[in-house]
Amino acid sequence: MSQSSDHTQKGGFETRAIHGGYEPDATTGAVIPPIYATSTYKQDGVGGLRGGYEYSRSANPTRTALEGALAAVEQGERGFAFASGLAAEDAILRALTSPGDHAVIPDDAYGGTFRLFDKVARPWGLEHTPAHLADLDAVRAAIRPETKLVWVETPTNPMLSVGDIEALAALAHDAGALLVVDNTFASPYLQQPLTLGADLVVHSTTKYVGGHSDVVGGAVVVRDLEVAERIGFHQNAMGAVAGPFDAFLTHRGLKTLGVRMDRHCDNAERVVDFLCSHPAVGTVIYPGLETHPGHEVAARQMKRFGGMVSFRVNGGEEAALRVCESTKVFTLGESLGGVESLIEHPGRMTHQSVAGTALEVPADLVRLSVGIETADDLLADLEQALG
Ligand code: P1T
Repeated sequence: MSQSSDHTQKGGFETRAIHGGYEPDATTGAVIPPIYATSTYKQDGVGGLRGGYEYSRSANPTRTALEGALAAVEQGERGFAFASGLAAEDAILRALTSPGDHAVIPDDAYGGTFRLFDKVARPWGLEHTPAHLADLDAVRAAIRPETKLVWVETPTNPMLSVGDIEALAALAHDAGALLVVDNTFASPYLQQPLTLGADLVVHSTTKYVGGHSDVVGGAVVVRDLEVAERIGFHQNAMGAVAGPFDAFLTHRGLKTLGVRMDRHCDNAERVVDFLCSHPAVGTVIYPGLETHPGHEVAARQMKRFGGMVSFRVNGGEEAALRVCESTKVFTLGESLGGVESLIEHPGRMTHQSVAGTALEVPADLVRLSVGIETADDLLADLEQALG
């Protein structure tokens, strides 16, 4: 049940994405990991496991291949695939904290992440303090003696603010806490937080890793074997694992992540240029803009600036809703990171659960997940929707 071999962990990003975690099957030579649609495995005598496989909640070869590939692209020791991004997050909280502990969380994060901390983990006993992660003094001030985790999204969802992973890791470690980075928006192609000092990376693989809007999934990648053991124990004990079909789809998506991300970035740059000069648009938020307060940090820790773009519409919430409902190539919908462009209104959609909290988002905000369609068609669509 080994997750990977030396061979599949080496090489450049694309080589690791394509070969990581799997060598052609010994019996058939299958180049692609088969979908092992099995719940259990024949034992050769009691406890006589072939290759370590006992029961598919504990491990399944299709999932093992994906987990090895995830570890390879994030340059971690071990990867774990879950049923969703939130299941992955939940496993981290349960594996690494106890009632009475405290976590620092972003003051801007995916609404579901905040809901998990606020409505599930807090009643269980894990306190949290939201802090602006681009402000290291604010993070330092939020840390308490019982802080066990500093939880970072960078860039954040949906305000695209940028946290300095290296500096945040140093701060967390000084306080005896672990740094968790939600790397969903950047994807492992653009940013590898474990190489910058983070202890754990978490993903909604539903997004760029899967890349085709056809599967929901999550991942945790760690660099320390003791942490890996705790995550692995909880993955099995709680059971929110990726099934073999989902693991297959996610793994297939991961192989093309590099080429897709480059096109997402190319198209996002075109969209940003267009929006910046449009009279109906107020602030355009994109880490690639020199005016973005996190631009320098993003340029240091990211390969490029990603496919997510947020902007504020002149005319307030009504105007923002009208834009969201007027596009034809951009599909109005939640989620992000697929090949098709999506548009949404965070305040009424993905971030409804943070209304009235420190994480509330502006009512005139529109979020774009810029896909890999022909860029001119995306610009024409925005032009007609902005009126
Ligand atoms: O949806 P799920 O696979 O459970 O992942 C949750 C999640 C975690 N982290 C980030 C940064 C996310 O953006 C998400 C999911 N986000 C959306 C569905 C969205 O439209 O923003």
